[in-house]
Amino acid sequence: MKIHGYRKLGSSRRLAIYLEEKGIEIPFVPVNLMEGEHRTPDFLARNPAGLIPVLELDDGTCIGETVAIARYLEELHPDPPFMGRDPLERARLEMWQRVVEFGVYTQLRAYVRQTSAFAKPLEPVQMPEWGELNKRYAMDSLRMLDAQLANNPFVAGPDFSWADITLATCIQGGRPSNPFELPGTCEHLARWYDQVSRRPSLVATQPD
Ligand SMILES: N[C@@H](CCC(=O)N[C@@H](CS)C(=O)NCC(=O)O)C(=O)O
Repeated sequence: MKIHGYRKLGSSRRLAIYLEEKGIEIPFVPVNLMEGEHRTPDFLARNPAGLIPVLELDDGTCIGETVAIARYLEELHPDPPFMGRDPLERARLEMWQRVVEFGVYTQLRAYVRQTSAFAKPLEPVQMPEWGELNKRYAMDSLRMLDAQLANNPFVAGPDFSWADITLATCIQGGRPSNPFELPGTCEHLARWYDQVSRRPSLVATQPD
């Protein structure tokens, strides 16, 4: 098995954190996005969406989409459980994972891609105003998550889970030393972020 992607970057890093938490070792094979390696026929045969990460099994079968990969690995390595122990926990996890992915991740991804110079090779026609609007939407979602964290130690309840990995990597972006500024009123989110960003799995996968 191998993962096409960067251990310390973006969605691939979500997997790397998950692997650290679970104690699973899978090698990462870098894909140079800036040189368009993810748009070559070879790569598109692995994932027609042209996105990393991709999990490649020993028989050549490939799985794209970070959550799908993590779910597959969770079935192979159920202990310790990371995506819920029973139907209710699994549903809660799915709920909050989707809230974060569709309410923060998608918006901050759009913000970075539409407004930063380094993303221009991936987004040749940038629309900065649309990027800024997305950032506002992400901040609204963060305020809602602050309310959830007022009553729960972690995003999906009492345990650190996949939903926390998604949210923490969104906030850190590609630069944990300079994360997105959280809305000033979000004291619970700030408490959660301070705690989660110190976890060994996040520290071990921080970009150099
Ligand atoms: N929904 C996908 C998103 C993955 C994604 O956005 N990957 C980025 C790197 S973090 C990528 O491959 N970007 C290449 C491009 O946009 O051309 C997932 O969760 O795996």
